[in-house]
Amino acid sequence: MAKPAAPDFHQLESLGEDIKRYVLSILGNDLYPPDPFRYYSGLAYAIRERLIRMWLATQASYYDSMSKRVYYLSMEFLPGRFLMNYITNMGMEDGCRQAAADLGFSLDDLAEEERDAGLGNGGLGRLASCYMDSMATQRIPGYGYGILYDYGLFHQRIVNGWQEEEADNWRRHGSPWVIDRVEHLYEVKFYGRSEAYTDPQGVLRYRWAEADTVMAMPCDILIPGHGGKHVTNMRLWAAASSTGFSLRDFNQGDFLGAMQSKIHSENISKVLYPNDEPIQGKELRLRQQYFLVAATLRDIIRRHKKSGPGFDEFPDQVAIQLNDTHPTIAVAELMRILVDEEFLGWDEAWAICRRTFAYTNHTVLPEALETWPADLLGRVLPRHLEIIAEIDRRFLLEVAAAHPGDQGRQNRLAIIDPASRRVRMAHLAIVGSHKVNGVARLHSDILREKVFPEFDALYPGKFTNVTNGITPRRWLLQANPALSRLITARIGPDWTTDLDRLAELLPLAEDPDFRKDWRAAKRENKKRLARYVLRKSGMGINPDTLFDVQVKRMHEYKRQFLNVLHVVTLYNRLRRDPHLAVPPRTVLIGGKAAPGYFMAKRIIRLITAVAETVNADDAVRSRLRVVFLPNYCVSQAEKVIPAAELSQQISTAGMEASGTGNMKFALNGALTIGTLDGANIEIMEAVGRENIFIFGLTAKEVEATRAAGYDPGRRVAADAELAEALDMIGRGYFTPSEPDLFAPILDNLLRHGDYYLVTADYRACLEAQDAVNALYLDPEAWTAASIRNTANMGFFSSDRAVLEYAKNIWNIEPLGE
Ligand code: CR6
Repeated sequence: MAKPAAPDFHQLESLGEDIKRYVLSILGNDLYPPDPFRYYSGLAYAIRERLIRMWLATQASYYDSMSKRVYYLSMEFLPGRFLMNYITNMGMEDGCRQAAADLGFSLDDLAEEERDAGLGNGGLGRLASCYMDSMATQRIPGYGYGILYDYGLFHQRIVNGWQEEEADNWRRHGSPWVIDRVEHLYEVKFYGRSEAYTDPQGVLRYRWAEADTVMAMPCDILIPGHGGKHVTNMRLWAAASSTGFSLRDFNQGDFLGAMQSKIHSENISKVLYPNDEPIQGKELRLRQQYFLVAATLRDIIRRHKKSGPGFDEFPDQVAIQLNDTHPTIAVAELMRILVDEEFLGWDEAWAICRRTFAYTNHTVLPEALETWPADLLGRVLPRHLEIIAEIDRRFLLEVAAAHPGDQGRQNRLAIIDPASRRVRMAHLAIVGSHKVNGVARLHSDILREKVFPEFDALYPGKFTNVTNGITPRRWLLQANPALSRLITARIGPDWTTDLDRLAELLPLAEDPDFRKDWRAAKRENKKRLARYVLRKSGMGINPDTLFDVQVKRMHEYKRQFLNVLHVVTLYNRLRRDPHLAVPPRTVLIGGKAAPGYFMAKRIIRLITAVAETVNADDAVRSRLRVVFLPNYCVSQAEKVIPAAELSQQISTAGMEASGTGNMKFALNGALTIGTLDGANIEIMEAVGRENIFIFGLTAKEVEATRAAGYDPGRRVAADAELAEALDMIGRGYFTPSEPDLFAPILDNLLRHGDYYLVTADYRACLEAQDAVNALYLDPEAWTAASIRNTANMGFFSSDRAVLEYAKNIWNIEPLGE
């Protein structure tokens, strides 16, 4: 029999029929009335089927090539929506548009039916998802591993100007993208005790006795690379109770008691922790971390054993990347498996660990550097605490040998802080890894010079940098069809996987026709955003104004408050002089505050209050509008970023590790107003100092200013506009019925030293905004600068970033065609 022709996985002819079949067979629904959610789901299943076939082929090629694989361990992934991403990456857009139209829908409307998968807080989770896309596209064999939370990051509603949180039950209507592997459960242990015993050879060994167990069920989400030929997956674990429920209890009539322990187990994957203040001490969070790690290492080791080689070759087959300290307990878990279960000697096991792990640090904020009380850790994971203590003991011998008699240094470097008896997870990660990287050049320098200088001295060459990146597929090709079409028409389609090619646009900045087309694309996106804002908030915004945008989590260091001070000052100037020569502006601000973060929530209230006042003032109506965008999330970012003209990246220098929103905006042709912080510095170098608005203190100046004992009062007294704006906020100008509402914000500034140096950077920020206004009044010059921004963003592709990880950290070659 002749071999059948290789199937065309994209088969488009049958798409319409497939969709209808899935509506009937999987959803169990009628085709009429033609409900968009049903048809979205039908389309999703049709795409999923095509994807699974390609995924199976990719996995087979991994086994064939016996290649080393990377495991990206992350407590957070933030994919957002899948449908359009799959369709664009698989090159099926035209076919899908046609199929949707034949069924009486627009593809964009169907896509709007999907709920975001919001299994992350912000930048760190979104970065992980960009890296998945790039690994698949660049054919770097590997997987993402995480947790399938039932509830992602909360939904934000604005009620009377305040943030309210709603649970994000994102899978309430099921998800076509999650493939449950009910047949491959692993057991994960907690609690109990560590028990010593002597093995038949007379060797003293340890085992984990009397533990509780929870089952981990793998759930796969597929990740197609661009072009659709290489498909990888992330594997997210869902918790299940080990027994269903205890029959014995049930027979004794204690049904609720039996259910209770089931509920206790299943709680583990119930909800993502919002990055509220201290997460430490929250036992459930520690159990989540270990749950991810234990199930993942089981899976890795199963796969390793299946492929043949022994453990000495483990690091040649496996690279494990720790996405921040959250999965760092993996260092102790791998030691436990190698020593207690595989019976390797300590030194041999330790060498394997160190060659396997690498750690990415994502913040220098001291409150975010995780530590766990040793007794809590020891109660939940008794054997792991012993192992960490042993790692620590041996490590401190190393330190003592390098610096004899320096007890202070030993105390500072210890994994278990001898004073507080807390386990410093970053120290465990550094000691247990062969590479440690920061996420932008400045950040990596700060790690080496300020945060971990003694580790750097001890381990020369271990600290390195990989500047973050973003995927051009989602953040330009998919989110900005108008601009993508224009770019492809001029330079061809290869930029989507080779972003440096955008440099070919540079000469076109001089071409008036091209500039006109560029402006038209931006205007189309601004109109699209205006329709969205109208739909969501009932508010009309004018696409012929300057769209000035700040969207990101609400945090004092990100200084949304500085943005507000600019708005209030502009408002005052416009009231005094209605003919002021500035372009009309729409200021859009969005972001979630952690539910327990008092100050961030107050700042949201301030923004909504200023918006109410400014938008109701007829004297400035046509010149200035302020909008708070509720529920900032990935799918909203896809609409906001392509429409932005000015991107606000104004954190206190030295505090934003990298930022990735900054890259998305510049890639979409927004000009940045920002400080010399995080990746802004590298963006400035790439796009050119004249195509970006940089202001404010540098990281070194911030440090010096604080050290010198900064006095905000003097600064305010010397600046009439600043004093006026602060006075209005403090007196209740924007909230006349509650005049003291913003007193805590002002107290922070004026009585507690203005730690984030808002007042110090205020005047410089305003001057930078003056420059923004001047340039915007010259549309040709502004457009040329916008083109130069996009053209110079090649470096910030996550393809470049993952290739750097592959080469310098994972030691993995991308697979060939
Ligand atoms: N909050 C950094 O603050 C960085 C991302 C991704 C962050 C941000 O500057 O771009 O990570 N850090 O590297 C953490 O989450 C700890 C973030 O998203």
